Amino acid sequence: MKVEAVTLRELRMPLKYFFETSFGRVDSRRVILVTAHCEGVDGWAECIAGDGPFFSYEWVETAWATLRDFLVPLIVRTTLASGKDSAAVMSRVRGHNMAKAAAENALWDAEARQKQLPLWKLLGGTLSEIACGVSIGIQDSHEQLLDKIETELGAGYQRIKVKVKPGWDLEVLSKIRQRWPKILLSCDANSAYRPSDLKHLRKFDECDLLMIEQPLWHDDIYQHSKLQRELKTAICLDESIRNARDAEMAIELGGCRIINIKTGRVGGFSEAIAIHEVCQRHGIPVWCGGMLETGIGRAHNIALSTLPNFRLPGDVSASKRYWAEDIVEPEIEVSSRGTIPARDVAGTGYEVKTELIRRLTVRTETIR
Ligand code: OSB
Ligand code: MG
Repeated sequence: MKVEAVTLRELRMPLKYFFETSFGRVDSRRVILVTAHCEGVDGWAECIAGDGPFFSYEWVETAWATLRDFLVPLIVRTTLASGKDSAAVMSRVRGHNMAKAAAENALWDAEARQKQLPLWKLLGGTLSEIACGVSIGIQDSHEQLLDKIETELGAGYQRIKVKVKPGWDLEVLSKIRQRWPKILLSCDANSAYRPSDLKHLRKFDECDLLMIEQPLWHDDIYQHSKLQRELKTAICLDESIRNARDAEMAIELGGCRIINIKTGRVGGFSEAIAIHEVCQRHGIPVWCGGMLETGIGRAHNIALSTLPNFRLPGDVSASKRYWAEDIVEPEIEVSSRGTIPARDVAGTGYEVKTELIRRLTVRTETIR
């Protein structure tokens, strides 16, 4: 696979509703798209870096600069046997996983299209449909949150995850449980608590949660292992798992019983597959996280979620929950059973809307 050129684009896309986590609220996304031009075939990927360094140190400007000045120059004008091989080439750059993932995943996409294979099969997927859940942000009122949950349950989603932080947690969770005693329910703290909150966190055990995601520091595993011993509820790690070695450490230290995989957080599909493998070997279920992706990232999340150890519903939901008009067609739709079928079409099965992308683009650069 000869990588002739790579195009970077930045799009500005307003979200249909604001999305609030313990670290802040967003109304729109600055989306970086990477296109790898490979002998007549274009592979596309999306970078999940946010508007600011709040989920991780990476953000749009570091991702753009790292792609343009270091990562793309390492892969452009090279010939690679597969998309996967780009990971070793880019490993000279330390960190910057979100930027790396966008470059690597664009090459996997190009490879799938070139080989006329569905991306999910190229990744080693075996599930022909994936299970979907939703992540619901912090709202302005409890009533607003309960209304949103009602809507999503009505749409068929298999699991509800709510964002929590001190002051928006136990009361909210107990109201949800009173109204829906049986649903699969989890929460995500995005590092909003500290070990000194142990007494408070123990009360989460009464809410019958599937998991509590990332309660402590974004870069911690050891303190989570001490906390997990004190809780009945399973801890799921998101931010702390940057690679397969982190996953192995977290599992062996008892820092979590579940792992959330995001290709952007771990540097691309190849590391995501390696984490999946470590978890499978240790009997730890995984699920696919989301980062408010457009259809391009969302389609990649669907493909990844077909690997056999994706045993829990992911944060992979319909385009229309986030976007007035998505940049792929067909839009990503979820069945009334809360599933998305893996399409038996070469590539992702979702085509990019180039004209709409052109209209939304605020900057572009092609590196040859
Ligand atoms: O922790 O999973 C997270 C969104 C922004 C930053 C962090 C997270 C999230 C989500 C969004 O939960 C899930 C989705 O894309 O639907
Ligand atoms: Mg999370």
